[in-house]
Amino acid sequence: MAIEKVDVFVTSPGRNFVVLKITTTDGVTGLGDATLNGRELAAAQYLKTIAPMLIGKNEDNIEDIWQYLYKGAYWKRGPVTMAAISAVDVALWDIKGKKLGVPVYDLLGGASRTGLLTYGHASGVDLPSLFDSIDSYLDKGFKAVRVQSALPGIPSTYGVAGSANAQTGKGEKGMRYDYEPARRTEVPVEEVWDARTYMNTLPGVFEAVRNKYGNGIALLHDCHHRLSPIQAARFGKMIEPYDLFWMEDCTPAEENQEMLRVVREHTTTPIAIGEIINSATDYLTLIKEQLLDYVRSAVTHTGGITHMKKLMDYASFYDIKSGFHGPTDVSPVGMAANLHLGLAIPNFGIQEYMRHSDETLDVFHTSYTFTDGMLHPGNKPGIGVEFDEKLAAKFPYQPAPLPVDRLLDGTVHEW
Ligand code: KDG
Ligand code: MG
Repeated sequence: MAIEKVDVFVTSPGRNFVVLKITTTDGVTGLGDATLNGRELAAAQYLKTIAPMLIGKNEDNIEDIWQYLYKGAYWKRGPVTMAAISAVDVALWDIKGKKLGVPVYDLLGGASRTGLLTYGHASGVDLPSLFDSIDSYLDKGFKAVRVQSALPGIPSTYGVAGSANAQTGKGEKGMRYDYEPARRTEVPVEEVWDARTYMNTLPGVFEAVRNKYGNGIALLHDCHHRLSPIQAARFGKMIEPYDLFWMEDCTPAEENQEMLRVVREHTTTPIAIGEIINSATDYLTLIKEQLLDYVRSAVTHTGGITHMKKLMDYASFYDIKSGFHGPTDVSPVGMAANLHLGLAIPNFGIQEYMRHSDETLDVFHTSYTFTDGMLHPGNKPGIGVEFDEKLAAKFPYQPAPLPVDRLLDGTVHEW
C-alpha cells in the first residue's frame, strides 16, 4: 500500500495535454490532469520534480500528501504549482475510488442531484451565423448557451468561430472555436481589442437573441478580463434587460479582488470569475464580500478536488455557486474531476462543456454522459476515465501559446 510509480505524459491529440499516472504497489492506477494551456511543459517539469517525493507514500492519505506538496514546497500557489498538485490530488482520488469500488462523487458525500446543467459555446461573425450556432446547441439539447459575437472592424475576437484566427472544430463545421491546433507556433498570434466597439455592439446582440429565442434559455457571456472596472460596471448595467445567467471575467480580479466592488455596486447582472485564479485563498475577499456569484476555477487549476471542495464549502455559506471552467484545455480527466465534485456539492451552479475533439476522445476514454442538456460523471469506480498511452505517444507535443491582445494603438492588453 504505497505509491510505486509516477509517470508524466505530454501528448497532443488535437491539442496539448499533460497527464499524470500514479501506480500503487498493488497495481492500482490513478490519472490526473496538469494541462496549463500554452505553458504545458512547465507543469510537466514540475510534476517530474515532485515525482520522486511521492514514491513510497501511502496513497490513502490524500490530505496529508496535499499538505506535503503545498506547504512542503515553501513556494505556495501559482498556476504551475497548483496544476501539478491538482494532478496528484485527482489521481489519488481516482485510486481511492477504484480501491473502494465507488465513483469519486460517492466519496465526496454522494450525489446531490441527478445531473449537471451545462452550457455550450455559441458564437457568430454576424446575427445569422450566431443564430445558426445557437440553434445547433438547442438541437443537441442544451438549455444554456454562451453567446460570443464578432466586433465590426476587429479581425478576430475571443470565442468566435469563423473569425480570422479561429479554428473550425472537427465534426462541427463552423460551430466552434479553438485556439489550438490552429496556432501551432512558438510565438503567439497577436489580436486587436477595442472596448468601445465591444460596448457598442454586445447589448444589441443580446437584445436580438432574446427577441428571437425569448426568455426560456439561459444566456451566458465571457468578457475575458478585458474591461476596466468602471466599463464592466456600465456593461453589466447595460445588459440587465437581457437577463444573463452571468457575465464572466468582466474585469481582471485575480490580482486586485477589490476591483469588483465597483462593478457590484452598479449592476445586478450576476458575476462569474476565477478561471485563472489558482488558489482558494485568492477567493477569500471575493466570497466574504459577496463580490461574485459563481466560482469559475477548474478542479485541475486550483489544487484538485481536495482544495476545491474546501473552497466550495466556504462559498456555500454565502450562497455562491460553482461554474467550473470546462474548455477543451481541461483534459477529459480534468473534466471528469469537475463533474464528480459538481455532482456532490450542494452549491452547484452550472458546468461549461466544450466537447473534446474525436482525436482527443480516442486517447481518453470517458464514461461521463450528456443527456438533455445535463452532464453526469457516470458510475465507474474512481473518476471513470482511461488513458491510451500507446496512442498518446503518437501525438508529440507541439508549441501552441495562447494569443496576445493589443489595443488599437498597440498597447498590450488582457487577452
Ligand atoms: O486556456 C484559456 C482558455 O481556457 C480560456 O480562454 C477559455 O475563457 C475560457 C472559457 O471561458 O472557457
Ligand atoms: Mg472564460
